[in-house]
Formats: sequence, C-alpha cells, structure tokens
Amino acid sequence: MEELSTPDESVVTLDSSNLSEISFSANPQILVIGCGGAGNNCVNQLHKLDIKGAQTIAINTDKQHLEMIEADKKILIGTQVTNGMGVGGDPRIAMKCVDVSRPVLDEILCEAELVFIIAGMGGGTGTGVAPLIAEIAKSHGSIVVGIATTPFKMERLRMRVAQVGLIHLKKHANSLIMVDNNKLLKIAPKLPMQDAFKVIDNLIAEIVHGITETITQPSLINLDFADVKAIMGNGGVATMLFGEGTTANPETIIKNALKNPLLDTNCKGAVGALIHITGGDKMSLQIVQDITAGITHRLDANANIIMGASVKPELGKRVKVLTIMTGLKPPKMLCPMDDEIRDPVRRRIPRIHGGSSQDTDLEPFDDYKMPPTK
Ligand SMILES: Nc1nc2c(ncn2[C@@H]2O[C@H](COP(=O)(O)OP(=O)(O)OP(=O)(O)O)[C@@H](O)[C@H]2O)c(=O)[nH]1
Ligand SMILES: [Mg+2]
Repeated sequence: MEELSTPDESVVTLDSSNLSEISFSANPQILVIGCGGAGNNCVNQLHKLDIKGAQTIAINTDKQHLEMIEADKKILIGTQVTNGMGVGGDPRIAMKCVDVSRPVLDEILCEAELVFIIAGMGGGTGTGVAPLIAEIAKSHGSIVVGIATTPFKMERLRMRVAQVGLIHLKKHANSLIMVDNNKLLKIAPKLPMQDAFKVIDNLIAEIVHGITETITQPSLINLDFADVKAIMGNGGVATMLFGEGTTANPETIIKNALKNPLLDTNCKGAVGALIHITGGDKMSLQIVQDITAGITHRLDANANIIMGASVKPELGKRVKVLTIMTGLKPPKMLCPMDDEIRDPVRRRIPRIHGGSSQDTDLEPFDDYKMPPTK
C-alpha cells in the first residue's frame, strides 16, 4: 500500500488519492466515515457495493486493521501518540489522536454537506473518535448522521464506555441511528461471530448506499438532499427496520420490516421515516405505495414520511425495504447515563484502562473539549 505523507505528520493517508481531488459539483458532497474497527468494517462493505456519489473514508488509530480495509481514503490518525498501534481500548487516547490530526480532518470535512459517521461503541477508537468527527463536521455546517452499534450485553465494561460515547455522539449528530448488536442473537443466532457482524454491517452499508444513490443517481422515485435534510436534520434518536420478500406478497415484507427494528424501542412514536425500497424491474408503483403505507400506518398523522425507490433488475421478483425511523424515545441505554451526567456525585464509570476495579471519574472523557481551530 502506498503511503503518502502529508504536511501534518500526525496523519498518514494510506491511498493514492489526494485531498484536492474531493469535489462534487451538481450533487451535495456526501462522506461516509467509519471510525475504529467496526466502523471501518462497515465502510469496507459499503465500498464493495461500489457506492456512487459518496466518498468512503476509514479512520483508525490501528494501522494493521486499516491496511485490511478498502475505502476511497484511509486515514491513520494520531501516529505521534500511538505509533499506529491503536489505543488499547481507551477512548481518551483516541480523542487525543483526533486533536493532533485535526488539520487534516478539517480539510476533509470542510466541504461536506452530508456526513454519515459509523462506529461500534464500546472500544477505544470508535467511541472516542466518532463524536469528535461529528463535532468537526457540524462546525463546518454538515448534516451529521451518526450510526452506532451498541455492544453485546456480555461485553459489560464496554457497555458503560459505549453509553458515554453514545451520549457524546448524540450531542453532536443531527440524528443518531442506534443499532443494537444484541439483535444479532435473534436475527442470526447460529452464524459465526464475524459472519453475524457482517449481517449488521451489510444492513448499515445498504441503507447508506440506498439513501446516497437515490439522492445522487436517477431512481424510480428520487430523494433529494432537502428530503433527507428534512428527516435527518433533526431526527434525534433513530433506528433501522428491514424487510424482504417478493412482489407477490408485500404484506410479508411489511410484517418482516415491522418486526425487525435494530433497536429495542417502540417505533410507534416516530416523527419521521425515510423509506428506501429496491426491487426488480417488475416492481410496480402500487407495491411501493402499499409497502410505504403499511410500514408507516401506526405513525402519527403529522409524521414526516419520505420515500425513495430504486430498480435493480438483478433482484427479479424480490423487493427489499430499509427504513429509518426518527424522533424515537431514547432507549434505556441513553437514559441512566443522562441522569448520571446531571448528578456529579454519580459521575463515575469503571476504569477503562488497566483492568483495575477502582472507579475513575468520567473527566476528561465526559467534558472533553476540542481545542479551537487555528
Ligand atoms: N456490527 C459490528 N460490530 C462490531 C464489529 N467489530 C466490533 N464490533 C462491536 O463494536 C465494538 C467496538 O469494537 P471495535 O470497533 O473493534 O473497537 P475500536 O473502535 O476499533 O476500538 P479499539 O480497538 O479499542 O481502539 C465491540 O465491542 C463490538 O460490540 C463489526 O465488524 N461489526
Ligand atoms: Mg480497533
């Protein structure tokens, strides 16, 4: 892999594309950024789908993992801090890495209008980096959509670390799509771990791919950037639903989707829905309309519902629907920590580093501030 050094020595871009090449004229500039191992794995899947109209960017502190990823741009941050060896599970070190690499990150993010930031919460890099990337993107005026997986219940300490990261990400993102990895135990209980992860990674990749291409490519029913902005610009907590079936049984597709939200929360109170339907060339507008009506029938009469549809002849009679529901009641995971943050006496999480059972204060992870841009 070719390594290009940039004027900022804290950053190494690991592909041959140049920052100055990032430009889109007619379409909004869309970036899909994966942070840390899980985020990078999703970006890798997305890159394989050959996404048109968006640039894929993988950011990590771990050179070895980054080398295995395919993306338009790969950015190893904080090399002076970690020497490319990762942050050993400590989000605070990851935040430092963002600090020292900020000039390059600013340059990448300064023109973006829509930024998807994908991370697995609970480790060091994704948890520490994703909220700060969201903060930088927002400071440049982008609409920021965070997509975060929450750890398995058995990853106990990671759950607590993930909570802090999620709260930070929620603060800086216009919408936060939460994907509960525990759902894998229901969706794909028998698959080996890596294959099961791929199920979630594929769904995330497909929805980002679907939204982006219906904005930037001619589709059966186009979404424009203003539509996406209307739903995701103030979407709060969101989840994804997915369903699949054939043109002969739209009802099954609807039932499938409604029983498959990737977060344990009630979608009934959703205030917005972005629906993306893909089918073969026999898919009729009637089916598209029926599926949309079926998926949204329990939503509020004032809910903002926007739909896009694409035709992929290779799907034949199959139809796939992916939906983002926004404005949900925050799941339990976000609530207790909100209380703890309000209550300084209880602002404690277990020590992240070193394996000691002694508690440590959330500072500076909790109140970490980016230094101002020069
Ligand atoms: N969906 C999905 N989740 C993953 C994947 N890999 C890890 N996870 C989850 O994401 C969490 C964070 O793991 P990573 O993304 O590997 O961690 P990281 O951000 O690279 O952090 P460090 O390696 O500690 O710097 C884990 O606790 C898992 O729950 C993946 O490929 N897909
Ligand atoms: Mg990692």
